[in-house]
Amino acid sequence: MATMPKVKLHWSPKSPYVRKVMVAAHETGTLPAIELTRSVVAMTGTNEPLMRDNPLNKIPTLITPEGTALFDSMVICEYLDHWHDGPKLFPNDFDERMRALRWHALAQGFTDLLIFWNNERNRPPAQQSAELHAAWGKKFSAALDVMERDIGSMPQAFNIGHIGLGCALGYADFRFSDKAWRNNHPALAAWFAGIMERPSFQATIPPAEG
Ligand SMILES: N[C@@H](CCC(=O)N[C@@H](CS)C(=O)NCC(=O)O)C(=O)O
Repeated sequence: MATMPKVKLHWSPKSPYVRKVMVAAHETGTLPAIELTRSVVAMTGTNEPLMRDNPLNKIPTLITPEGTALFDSMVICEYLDHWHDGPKLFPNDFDERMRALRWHALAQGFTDLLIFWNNERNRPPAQQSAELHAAWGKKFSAALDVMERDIGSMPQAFNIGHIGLGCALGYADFRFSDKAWRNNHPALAAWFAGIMERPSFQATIPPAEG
Protein backbone atom coordinates (compact mmCIF):
# COMPACT_ATOMS: atom_id res chain seq x y z
CA MET A 1 0.00 0.00 0.00
CA ALA A 2 1.36 3.47 -0.92
CA THR A 3 1.95 5.93 1.91
CA MET A 4 -0.85 8.42 2.43
CA PRO A 5 -0.06 11.78 0.78
CA LYS A 6 0.03 14.95 2.89
CA VAL A 7 -3.46 16.19 3.73
CA LYS A 8 -4.89 19.07 5.77
CA LEU A 9 -7.50 18.70 8.47
CA HIS A 10 -9.76 21.36 9.95
CA TRP A 11 -9.52 20.30 13.56
CA SER A 12 -10.39 21.20 17.14
CA PRO A 13 -9.49 19.20 20.27
CA LYS A 14 -12.96 19.10 21.82
CA SER A 15 -15.09 17.89 18.90
CA PRO A 16 -16.16 14.25 19.25
CA TYR A 17 -16.33 13.95 15.46
CA VAL A 18 -12.78 15.23 15.05
CA ARG A 19 -11.75 12.78 17.76
CA LYS A 20 -13.06 9.90 15.64
CA VAL A 21 -10.77 10.99 12.81
CA MET A 22 -7.80 11.41 15.13
CA VAL A 23 -8.36 7.95 16.66
CA ALA A 24 -8.55 6.52 13.13
CA ALA A 25 -5.35 8.37 12.22
CA HIS A 26 -3.52 6.83 15.18
CA GLU A 27 -4.91 3.37 14.47
CA THR A 28 -4.04 3.43 10.76
CA GLY A 29 -0.62 5.05 11.17
CA THR A 30 -1.61 7.96 8.94
CA LEU A 31 -1.20 10.68 11.59
CA PRO A 32 2.21 11.92 10.34
CA ALA A 33 0.68 12.82 6.97
CA ILE A 34 -1.99 15.07 8.51
CA GLU A 35 -1.40 18.81 8.93
CA LEU A 36 -3.81 20.19 11.52
CA THR A 37 -5.50 23.57 11.19
CA ARG A 38 -7.25 24.76 14.33
CA SER A 39 -10.75 25.75 13.20
CA VAL A 40 -13.10 27.22 15.77
CA VAL A 41 -16.78 26.59 15.05
CA ALA A 42 -20.16 27.28 16.58
CA MET A 43 -23.62 26.27 15.40
CA THR A 44 -24.65 29.91 15.76
CA GLY A 45 -22.05 31.35 13.39
CA THR A 46 -19.68 30.70 10.49
CA ASN A 47 -15.94 30.33 10.14
CA GLU A 48 -15.11 31.88 6.76
CA PRO A 49 -11.89 29.95 5.92
CA LEU A 50 -13.67 26.70 6.83
CA MET A 51 -16.76 27.68 4.81
CA ARG A 52 -14.57 28.00 1.72
CA ASP A 53 -13.77 24.28 2.10
CA ASN A 54 -17.05 23.05 3.55
CA PRO A 55 -20.30 24.95 2.97
CA LEU A 56 -21.79 23.20 6.01
CA ASN A 57 -19.22 24.89 8.31
CA LYS A 58 -18.43 21.56 9.99
CA ILE A 59 -15.30 20.02 11.43
CA PRO A 60 -13.74 17.64 10.70
CA THR A 61 -13.04 18.58 7.08
CA LEU A 62 -10.07 17.04 5.28
CA ILE A 63 -8.42 18.52 2.20
CA THR A 64 -6.74 16.04 -0.11
CA PRO A 65 -3.61 16.95 -2.13
CA GLU A 66 -5.91 17.30 -5.16
CA GLY A 67 -7.82 20.00 -3.27
CA THR A 68 -10.95 17.96 -2.66
CA ALA A 69 -12.66 18.67 0.66
CA LEU A 70 -13.87 15.49 2.35
CA PHE A 71 -16.52 15.42 5.05
CA ASP A 72 -18.05 14.15 7.26
CA SER A 73 -16.11 12.19 9.92
CA MET A 74 -17.11 8.76 8.63
CA VAL A 75 -16.03 9.58 5.07
CA ILE A 76 -12.69 10.89 6.36
CA CYS A 77 -12.18 7.74 8.47
CA GLU A 78 -12.78 5.63 5.36
CA TYR A 79 -10.24 7.74 3.43
CA LEU A 80 -7.62 7.10 6.14
CA ASP A 81 -8.53 3.41 6.22
CA HIS A 82 -7.61 3.11 2.55
CA TRP A 83 -3.95 3.99 3.19
CA HIS A 84 -2.78 1.14 5.40
CA ASP A 85 -2.33 -2.60 5.25
CA GLY A 86 -3.53 -3.50 8.75
CA PRO A 87 -6.97 -4.83 9.71
CA LYS A 88 -9.59 -2.56 8.18
CA LEU A 89 -11.73 -0.16 10.23
CA PHE A 90 -14.41 -0.73 7.58
CA PRO A 91 -14.48 -4.53 7.26
CA ASN A 92 -14.79 -6.03 3.78
CA ASP A 93 -16.95 -8.94 4.90
CA PHE A 94 -20.61 -7.92 4.44
CA ASP A 95 -21.97 -9.13 7.81
CA GLU A 96 -19.06 -7.69 9.75
CA ARG A 97 -19.38 -4.42 7.87
CA MET A 98 -23.10 -4.14 8.65
CA ARG A 99 -22.45 -4.80 12.35
CA ALA A 100 -19.72 -2.17 12.41
CA LEU A 101 -21.84 0.41 10.56
CA ARG A 102 -24.84 -0.27 12.81
CA TRP A 103 -22.76 0.43 15.91
CA HIS A 104 -21.32 3.49 14.26
CA ALA A 105 -24.80 4.80 13.38
CA LEU A 106 -26.09 4.30 16.92
CA ALA A 107 -23.06 6.08 18.35
CA GLN A 108 -23.17 8.87 15.79
CA GLY A 109 -26.87 9.53 16.42
CA PHE A 110 -26.18 9.57 20.16
CA THR A 111 -23.36 12.09 19.62
CA ASP A 112 -25.61 14.28 17.45
CA LEU A 113 -28.20 14.25 20.21
CA LEU A 114 -25.62 15.32 22.81
CA ILE A 115 -24.35 18.14 20.60
CA PHE A 116 -27.85 19.58 20.09
CA TRP A 117 -28.76 19.05 23.73
CA ASN A 118 -25.60 20.79 24.89
CA ASN A 119 -26.32 23.73 22.58
CA GLU A 120 -29.81 24.00 24.03
CA ARG A 121 -28.45 23.90 27.57
CA ASN A 122 -26.14 26.80 26.74
CA ARG A 123 -28.96 29.07 25.58
CA PRO A 124 -30.42 31.62 27.99
CA PRO A 125 -32.78 29.69 30.32
CA ALA A 126 -35.84 31.66 29.19
CA GLN A 127 -35.28 30.57 25.57
CA GLN A 128 -34.82 26.87 26.33
CA SER A 129 -37.50 24.35 25.42
CA ALA A 130 -38.76 22.05 28.17
CA GLU A 131 -40.14 19.71 25.47
CA LEU A 132 -36.73 19.37 23.84
CA HIS A 133 -35.03 18.72 27.17
CA ALA A 134 -37.58 16.03 28.03
CA ALA A 135 -37.35 14.36 24.61
CA TRP A 136 -33.55 14.39 24.55
CA GLY A 137 -33.47 12.99 28.09
CA LYS A 138 -35.64 10.04 27.01
CA LYS A 139 -33.62 9.38 23.84
CA PHE A 140 -30.36 9.62 25.79
CA SER A 141 -31.51 6.93 28.25
CA ALA A 142 -33.05 4.73 25.55
CA ALA A 143 -29.89 4.77 23.45
CA LEU A 144 -27.71 3.90 26.44
CA ASP A 145 -30.07 1.04 27.34
CA VAL A 146 -29.75 -0.44 23.84
CA MET A 147 -25.95 -0.07 23.97
CA GLU A 148 -25.93 -1.81 27.37
CA ARG A 149 -28.13 -4.62 26.03
CA ASP A 150 -26.06 -5.17 22.88
CA ILE A 151 -22.52 -4.44 23.99
CA GLY A 152 -21.84 -8.15 24.61
CA SER A 153 -22.14 -8.75 20.87
CA MET A 154 -19.74 -5.96 19.87
CA PRO A 155 -17.20 -7.67 17.56
CA GLN A 156 -13.73 -8.25 19.01
CA ALA A 157 -11.91 -6.92 15.93
CA PHE A 158 -11.47 -3.16 16.32
CA ASN A 159 -13.46 -1.20 13.72
CA ILE A 160 -15.32 2.03 12.99
CA GLY A 161 -18.08 0.97 15.40
CA HIS A 162 -15.60 0.91 18.30
CA ILE A 163 -14.30 4.34 17.31
CA GLY A 164 -17.78 5.83 17.09
CA LEU A 165 -18.95 4.37 20.39
CA GLY A 166 -15.77 5.23 22.29
CA CYS A 167 -15.90 8.84 21.11
CA ALA A 168 -19.64 9.12 21.83
CA LEU A 169 -19.26 7.90 25.41
CA GLY A 170 -16.18 10.08 25.83
CA TYR A 171 -18.26 13.07 24.80
CA ALA A 172 -21.00 12.06 27.29
CA ASP A 173 -18.32 12.19 29.99
CA PHE A 174 -16.95 15.49 28.69
CA ARG A 175 -20.21 17.45 28.46
CA PHE A 176 -22.77 15.44 30.46
CA SER A 177 -20.87 14.05 33.43
CA ASP A 178 -23.87 15.15 35.52
CA LYS A 179 -25.90 12.36 33.89
CA ALA A 180 -23.61 9.68 35.39
CA TRP A 181 -24.40 7.24 32.54
CA ARG A 182 -22.27 4.46 34.10
CA ASN A 183 -24.66 4.04 37.05
CA ASN A 184 -27.23 1.96 35.13
CA HIS A 185 -24.95 0.65 32.39
CA PRO A 186 -22.22 -1.49 33.96
CA ALA A 187 -21.41 -3.63 30.91
CA LEU A 188 -21.06 -0.53 28.74
CA ALA A 189 -18.89 1.12 31.40
CA ALA A 190 -16.59 -1.92 31.46
CA TRP A 191 -16.36 -1.91 27.67
CA PHE A 192 -15.52 1.80 27.66
CA ALA A 193 -12.82 1.36 30.31
CA GLY A 194 -11.23 -1.25 28.03
CA ILE A 195 -11.35 0.89 24.90
CA MET A 196 -9.88 3.85 26.78
CA GLU A 197 -6.70 1.82 27.34
CA ARG A 198 -5.87 2.03 23.64
CA PRO A 199 -3.14 4.60 22.93
CA SER A 200 -5.32 6.15 20.21
CA PHE A 201 -8.00 7.00 22.77
CA GLN A 202 -5.51 8.11 25.41
CA ALA A 203 -3.87 10.49 22.94
CA THR A 204 -7.17 12.14 22.00
CA ILE A 205 -8.83 12.87 25.36
CA PRO A 206 -10.39 16.35 25.10
CA PRO A 207 -8.71 19.02 27.24
CA ALA A 208 -10.53 20.08 30.40
CA GLU A 209 -12.81 23.09 30.10
CA GLY A 210 -11.22 26.33 31.14
N1 LIG B 1 -21.93 14.61 10.82
C1 LIG B 1 -20.74 15.43 11.02
C2 LIG B 1 -20.95 16.32 12.25
C3 LIG B 1 -19.82 17.33 12.41
C4 LIG B 1 -20.21 18.45 13.38
O1 LIG B 1 -21.39 18.72 13.63
N2 LIG B 1 -19.18 19.12 13.94
C5 LIG B 1 -19.42 20.25 14.79
C6 LIG B 1 -18.32 20.39 15.84
S1 LIG B 1 -18.43 19.17 17.12
C7 LIG B 1 -19.39 21.51 13.95
O2 LIG B 1 -18.55 21.62 13.09
N3 LIG B 1 -20.31 22.45 14.20
C8 LIG B 1 -20.31 23.72 13.56
C9 LIG B 1 -21.63 24.02 12.90
O3 LIG B 1 -22.58 23.24 13.03
O4 LIG B 1 -21.72 25.08 12.25
C10 LIG B 1 -19.51 14.55 11.17
O5 LIG B 1 -19.68 13.38 11.56
O6 LIG B 1 -18.40 14.98 10.85
